[in-house]
Amino acid sequence: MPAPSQAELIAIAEAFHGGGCVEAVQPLGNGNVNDTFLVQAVDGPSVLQRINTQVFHQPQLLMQNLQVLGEHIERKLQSGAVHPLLEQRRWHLPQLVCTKEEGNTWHCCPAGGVWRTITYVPDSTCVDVVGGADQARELGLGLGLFHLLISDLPATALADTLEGFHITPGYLAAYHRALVNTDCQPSAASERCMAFIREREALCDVLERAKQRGELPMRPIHGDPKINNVLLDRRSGEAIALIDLDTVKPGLVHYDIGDCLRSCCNPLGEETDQIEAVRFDLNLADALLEGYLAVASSFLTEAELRYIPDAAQLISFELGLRFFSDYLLGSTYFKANHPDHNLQRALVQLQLTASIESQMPALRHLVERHAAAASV
Ligand code: GN1
Ligand code: MG
Repeated sequence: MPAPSQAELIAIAEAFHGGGCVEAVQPLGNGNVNDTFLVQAVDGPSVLQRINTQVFHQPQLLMQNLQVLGEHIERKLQSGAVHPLLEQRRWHLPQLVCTKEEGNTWHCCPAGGVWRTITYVPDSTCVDVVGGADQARELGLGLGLFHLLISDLPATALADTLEGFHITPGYLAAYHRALVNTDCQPSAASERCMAFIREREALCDVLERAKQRGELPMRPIHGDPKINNVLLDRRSGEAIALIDLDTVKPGLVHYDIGDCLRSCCNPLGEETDQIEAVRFDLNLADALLEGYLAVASSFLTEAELRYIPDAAQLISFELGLRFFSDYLLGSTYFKANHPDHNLQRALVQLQLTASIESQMPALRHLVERHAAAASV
């Protein structure tokens, strides 16, 4: 869908802020799915988003989940005593802003698309590439606090906004269909991806099998806690919010901790073109797990802890598979700046997977050490 003009954007933002109340609308962040804008209005800033309805077929479910989540977290924060760390820092959850006239949580505009507005978290920032071990610890802590806050929200209270999300065997089946239907010319890079995937097909169901065996419980999850979806306080650097809540739904915590590890412990970031230099940094993982498990080991089971290293390996592999399949089909899912962009992103994730695989014993040891330290 083409980008709307500034005048169209202002008109859309004014549906939420009121006519004549919006001063400017600028692109915000680097999301690969929705379009996001920062709105400057007389009543303060807000975040305007066009929901990608090719991905999220039922936008009303996103709003419904946001409301359920908002009410739950608000109640928890009001009740206090969730975690001492939450008493020492501010914590935010972006709230839905309703349209001025109809009081709806979303707005359909003549220029096309489903739009919604959420509140802006003041004095916050986020990073695309990790800035060091202290930041990695905060990123892990942020995910831990978010998990803790939703750990007693029944998974059944949330709608499934994206069926099949993080079910790796489903992505593998989609990849096989993409191989049959692709128009892409074979290249050394795509041959490399195919060979890498072929050797690992058998690993794809490690989490789903454990789930089916009843070893891992379904819980409410974030779904997309990658590095730039954790907001940090601009001054202290403390994690203060998780944003991009459209994939909050029932799932395994492993999808989240796997995604957090793969995106935060890759010092070059997921957009690098230096494929050979991509590596999983164990020192960053050490700090991230210290932060995450300091909070999350209070409610995770022993089996859940045991599968965390598998999750890091699997979710980076899964994202490589998703980027590569999308490349094969002409990049219709992840926004791309050039025709090989999703191929490059796939190579990064697969290189990262290989690096995680070569450090599995050390990663297992880190999880055990931090879980033990947190339980004393
Ligand atoms: C997408 O929209 P964004 O950039 O937050 C994707 C995630 C991927 C991520 C990789 C709904 O997230 O699953 O991990 O790109 N979101 C969806 O950058 O598919
Ligand atoms: Mg997202």
